[in-house]
Amino acid sequence: MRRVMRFLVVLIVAVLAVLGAAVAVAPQAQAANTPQTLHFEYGPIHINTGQNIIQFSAGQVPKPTVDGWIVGIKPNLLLPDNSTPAVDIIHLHHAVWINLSRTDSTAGLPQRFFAAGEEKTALKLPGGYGYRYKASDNWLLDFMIHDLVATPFDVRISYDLSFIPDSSVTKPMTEVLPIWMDVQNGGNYPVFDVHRGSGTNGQYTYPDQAANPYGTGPAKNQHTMPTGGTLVAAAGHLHPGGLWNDLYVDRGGQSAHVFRSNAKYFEKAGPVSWDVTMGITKANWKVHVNAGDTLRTTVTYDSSARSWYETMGIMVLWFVPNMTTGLDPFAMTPADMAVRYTHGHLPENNNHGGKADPDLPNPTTLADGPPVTDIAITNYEFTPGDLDLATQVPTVLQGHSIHFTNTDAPTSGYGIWHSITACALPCNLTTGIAYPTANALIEFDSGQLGNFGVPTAGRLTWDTPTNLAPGTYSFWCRVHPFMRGAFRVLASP
Ligand SMILES: [Cu+2]
Repeated sequence: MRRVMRFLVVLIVAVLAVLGAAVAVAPQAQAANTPQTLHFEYGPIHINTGQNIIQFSAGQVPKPTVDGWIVGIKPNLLLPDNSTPAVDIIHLHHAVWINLSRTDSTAGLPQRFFAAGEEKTALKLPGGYGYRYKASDNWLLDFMIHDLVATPFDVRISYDLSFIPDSSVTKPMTEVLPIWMDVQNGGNYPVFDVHRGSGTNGQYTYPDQAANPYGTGPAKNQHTMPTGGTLVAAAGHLHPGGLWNDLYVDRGGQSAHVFRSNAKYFEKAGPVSWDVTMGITKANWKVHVNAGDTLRTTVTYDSSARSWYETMGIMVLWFVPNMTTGLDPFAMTPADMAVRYTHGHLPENNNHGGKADPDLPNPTTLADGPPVTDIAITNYEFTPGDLDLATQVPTVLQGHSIHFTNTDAPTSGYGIWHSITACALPCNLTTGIAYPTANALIEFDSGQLGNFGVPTAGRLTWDTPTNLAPGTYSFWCRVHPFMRGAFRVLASP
């Protein structure tokens, strides 16, 4: 519980750090059709201690009361005092705005028209283009808010809409439709893993470098256009470790690269945290596609030093059907693909971690503990084996396993999920957005121990690999990164 208390202190400091950082955004005036900025919030949403579940709004998502055009969306997460939570404490894994009154263009689902994670890219459509909005539209929010500490919170998801009511339209607007591209399109939790050392030269491109990524089914990262028209905007989404999302147009056996949404990291430790902003299209990016062209997206991660579990690769496009102008995908230059950024470093990403922590010893310096067969994960502690104030390390003979059981989750149903994930020794520095990471040379990961559908592994237990060489192994919980542990494999006598 001592670590829990310390997190409360860290939280208070983080809240103080971001107080006053909420700045009102002035609408960007255009020559005609000047949008209003309308602030909406969904919530409060009660976030249970340590939760990491996918939820859906119960309807009644606040939205404009009159018909009009949405030309921009700026997402955020807010605490009761209107500050934005620090990303190492509460993390917006995703929020997806879904219009139940329309059909999605790529997955036969209700229409997904906007999404945000901690990259917090704002949508701003080029002038004169808008997403048609009807006051009668039925919106749903799909969200996953991850509590990284043992403290509950109440949060709201906010979205500032740049909105032009029909009564203010002085010049005709062009309607754009969202096209949701995703390397695991259609899934409720469209994720894949990146393993350290996979791919080539420290970079791993999914799905291109994955072995049989879609089994016997169709490629999920492609969409064949039923009509021609012009793509007018694109923005990528990825997770820490991600380098860029790419978009290709495939036609008659040829492939044209038409956009790269790159991750620009402010994070000093490199591409390892949410201290990032995504490069998105500029207003002049307009790419004409034909009926029958196949759009295809891929995502590339840094696999040089770390594994990345349950990562994503999404690109949302905006499309004008039957528009005849635009760049030829096969004649694009790098200048045509120049990017812009919608924000800089955000203060909620100020705690990077990775500093000396007096409570966490170096496990390699600790004495051998008794041999163990079982480690329970109870109330956010590994018992035995937790590194917090540890004086010895549990041991196991080479060739044998330690059986981990998560007791913070029920046999079936909602609970607190934990993982046992390898990190490089000594893995004893302070927790932050950039530390710890899955950077062990010998990789292991239990998945999220829980039995509640995605994102859980569908089980509460996990066994250490039996092929580990003698030595000390550090691990952490990637759901609650303050949880650290170690065990030691001893050579058979
Ligand atoms: Cu955990």
